[in-house]
Amino acid sequence: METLELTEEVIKTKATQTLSGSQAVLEAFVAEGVDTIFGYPGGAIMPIYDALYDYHDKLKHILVRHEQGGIHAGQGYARSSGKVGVVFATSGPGATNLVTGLADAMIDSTPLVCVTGQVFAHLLGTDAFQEVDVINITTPVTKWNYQVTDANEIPHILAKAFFIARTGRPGPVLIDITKNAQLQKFEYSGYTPCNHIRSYRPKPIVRKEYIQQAAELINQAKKPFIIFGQGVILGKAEKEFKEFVEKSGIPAAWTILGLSALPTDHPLNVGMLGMHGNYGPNVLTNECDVLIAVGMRFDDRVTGRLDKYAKQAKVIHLDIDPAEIDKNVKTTVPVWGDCKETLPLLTQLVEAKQHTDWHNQFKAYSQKENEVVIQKEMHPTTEEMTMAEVLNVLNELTNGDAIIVTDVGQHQMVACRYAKFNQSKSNITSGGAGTMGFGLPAAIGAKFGAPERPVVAIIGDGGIQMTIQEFGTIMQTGINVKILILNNQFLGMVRQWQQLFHDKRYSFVDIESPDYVMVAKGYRIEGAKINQRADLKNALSTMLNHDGSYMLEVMVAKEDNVFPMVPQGRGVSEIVLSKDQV
Ligand SMILES: Cc1ncc(C[n+]2csc(CCOP(=O)(O)OP(=O)(O)O)c2C)c(N)n1
Repeated sequence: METLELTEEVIKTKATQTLSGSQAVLEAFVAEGVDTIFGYPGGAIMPIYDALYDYHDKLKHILVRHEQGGIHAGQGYARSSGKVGVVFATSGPGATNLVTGLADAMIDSTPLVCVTGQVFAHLLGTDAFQEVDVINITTPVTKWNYQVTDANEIPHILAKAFFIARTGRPGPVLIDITKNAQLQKFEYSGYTPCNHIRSYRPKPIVRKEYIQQAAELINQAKKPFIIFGQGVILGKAEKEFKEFVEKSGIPAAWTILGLSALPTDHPLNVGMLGMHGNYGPNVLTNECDVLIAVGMRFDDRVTGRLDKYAKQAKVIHLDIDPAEIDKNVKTTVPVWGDCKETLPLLTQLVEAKQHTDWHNQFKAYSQKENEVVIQKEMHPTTEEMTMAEVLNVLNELTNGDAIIVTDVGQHQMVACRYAKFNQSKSNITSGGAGTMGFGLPAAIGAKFGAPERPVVAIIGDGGIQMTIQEFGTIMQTGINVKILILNNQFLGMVRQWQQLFHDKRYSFVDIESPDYVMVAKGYRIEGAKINQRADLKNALSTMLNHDGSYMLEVMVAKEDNVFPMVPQGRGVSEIVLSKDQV
């Protein structure tokens, strides 16, 4: 993650002053280069908010409408900027409202530092007003958490928090600070960043013999296949990865969190893996002879049934987290390390090749998918609009320059399948947790993290209703986020499963929507609704060109399905192209 530039000056000017614990928290943020905090105040965090009053020129605070919105915004910020997202919440319900976001950030390796207020230390364990045991509640969903009861601990605990959040495999850290510690005055002797913790080794020592073995396997391979994940982005190794792919000439496919690490139209990019991924990458996973996994964790949505996954292949796994190696898929050669370091070493040793015949196999599958699925979805002959055609027009208008933030469901899969990206950190979605409600607040955070880039949130009519209150955050901050609601009048992804696997017994998936244009208007956000194909291009272009946030609702086919699909319980090569094959 980002390197920290703490000048001597920053550290010394603050030395030996008397500060409150709350001021020390904010000093730590300033020293760590934090510029934006997403948060929501309350009783147990009031001293920190009081101190914040004097830091308005150094720290921007975004008042969200719900703590879940705050943490998803922090995640969006971290993912678009490559920096640590920072979140504030009060004790009790404020803290518990962070839990979903923590779980989401944990599984998607998003660096966050969350600070929660806590009741006075002498009240801990007494069921005091708004007391919850946030440390125990959040232990499984944080990379590290810690409760501070004495202000003297604050500088070094926050330094540790930032270090842990951003290094190695990044993740969320939660620091719970009792109210007395926030108020307590103490002798502040400056902020020293943390760059070492005993027993925590974020950067593994690279073992050259494994790099050598991996290169030998790759050089002997007839059908090598690269699959890449978010590790490439988190490791800021996009350039190193591209050089590896280009020299080796090996086809490369992505997990949804790896999307945008390599431009979508790069000639060696063969598409998306997994349940709704592309046909070729899924089928050919079971035909490759060497599978090179880079910064990905063999999630079950990618592997399908494990006992039918790439059994013929020798597996090389490059990952910074040793816990991932051999976790789901047995590795032939483990390359434990930061891929920014390991990839160039590997690139040096691999022979330059083209693998033309092997690439042609991907092309053949791609042609078939194009005929059977893609063309029909992108250029439908039916009256109803499809999500894919919306994405197709959006691509035309954004030229792959926008950050696309999605919620969860069919629209997410369609957006990931069809959106074009020409730069990294452009696809922000809830991958491992699949958290509905993520899209809108994450898009707000993404815009704060990358203010110079256009941000488009693509959200279903279910997910938007989960965090729609964040329209208020947009209103108050005046931020420019485009919100595209793809309304199929159903909880579409669940409906698809009910249709395909539960004999079309539609059970509680029919969802009504409010008048979104009126709701947006109530929050002073301009908007429009369309249901005619003829209006699509103009409407999208109006949205993109509007000076400020804009909400566009597009009515799409009610019962369209996302294909291809690896039905649950099947192997990746049993991927189907239509519902007749399920
Ligand atoms: C918080 C949460 N609750 C429930 C689900 C289960 N779920 C996954 S997709 C989906 C339907 C989403 O519907 P919608 O937002 O309308 O998007 P669509 O699939 O129609 O594009 C549901 C309910 C979830 N992923 N997250």
